[in-house]
Amino acid sequence: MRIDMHAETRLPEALLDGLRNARHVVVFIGAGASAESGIPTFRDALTGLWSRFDALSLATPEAFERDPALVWGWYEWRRMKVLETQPNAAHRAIAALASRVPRLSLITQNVDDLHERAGSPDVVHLHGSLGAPRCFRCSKPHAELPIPQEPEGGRRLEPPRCEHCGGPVRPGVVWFGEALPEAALHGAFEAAARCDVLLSIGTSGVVQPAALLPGIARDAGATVIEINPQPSVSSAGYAWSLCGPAGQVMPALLAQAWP
Ligand code: BJW
Ligand code: ZN
Repeated sequence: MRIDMHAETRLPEALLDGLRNARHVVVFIGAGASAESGIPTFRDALTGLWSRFDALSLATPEAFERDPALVWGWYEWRRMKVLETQPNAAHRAIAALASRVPRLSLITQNVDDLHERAGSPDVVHLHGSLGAPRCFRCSKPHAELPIPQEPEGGRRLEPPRCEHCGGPVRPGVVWFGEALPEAALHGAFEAAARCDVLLSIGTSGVVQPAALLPGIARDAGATVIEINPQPSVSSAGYAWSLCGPAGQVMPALLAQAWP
């Protein structure tokens, strides 16, 4: 059922009861959850990163091999932007939800650290993290990076060299064509198959294999609640589609479930 969320919208008791009575809640996150912090999404038509930058020139291992300075510069610019932002009301509401339900698994596709900064421990990062660079050649983690100074997006910057093998250091994110971290993906599939409620927040649901998670939960009998101003490609198959920005809908959901 689709519900257009406004300040006064009263959520159905069936939805609120489902959340209150859940023993295990999975929160599945996409770029939209960080949009209100000022971090652009990928596929929003005017503001998304892929409307301004070419994914294949920046977010593949082949792109890094071809032009490491272009790719490293772009990711350092993104890392700098994330450092300038703060968690929003959605990140804070999700951290608060963890103390309301017996078990909560927080699974994000995002490469920022805004959930951690909002107080959520044990965040599962399916697509890696901007803060975990590693060697492109030998995969050893690279020491913590300094605060980036790079002012403009797209400016080339030579990556640092690996202290073990001298190879170029790459961002610790998952690019197209790369496998997701095995333990994270396995844990996410397990959690989705065993939860009672899955909240899918701010994702277009087009990037595989992460996009499988809501369907896995639904097929295993869980209630799927989507939160997105624009229903995703799969939302018709979910129990509830709450249409509105996450920073508004998540606090309202908590306030109504636990008045
Ligand atoms: C709001 C809001 C507000 C706005 N509140 N909401 C099967 C079929 C077809 C293709 C494939 C397939 N299996 C694999 C593929 C290929 C590929 C893929 O899925 N491609 C599709 C795009 C077609 N997948 C892969 O390549 C994956 N790897 C893989 O499968 O490897 C196989 C393998 C196995 C074994 C060995 C080797 C290989 C890897 C995928 C990696 C994705 N990487 C990126 C970049 C990360 C680094 C970086 O940050 O640069 O991850 S792509 C990008 O998309 C990023 C995101 O995490 C991901 C998902 O995007 P998300 O979060 O959904 O964002 P948007 O922008 O799409 O949507 C935002 C939403 O928010 C919108 O709905 C808005 O309405 C909403 N919103 N404001 C709430 N305020
Ligand atoms: Zn190395």
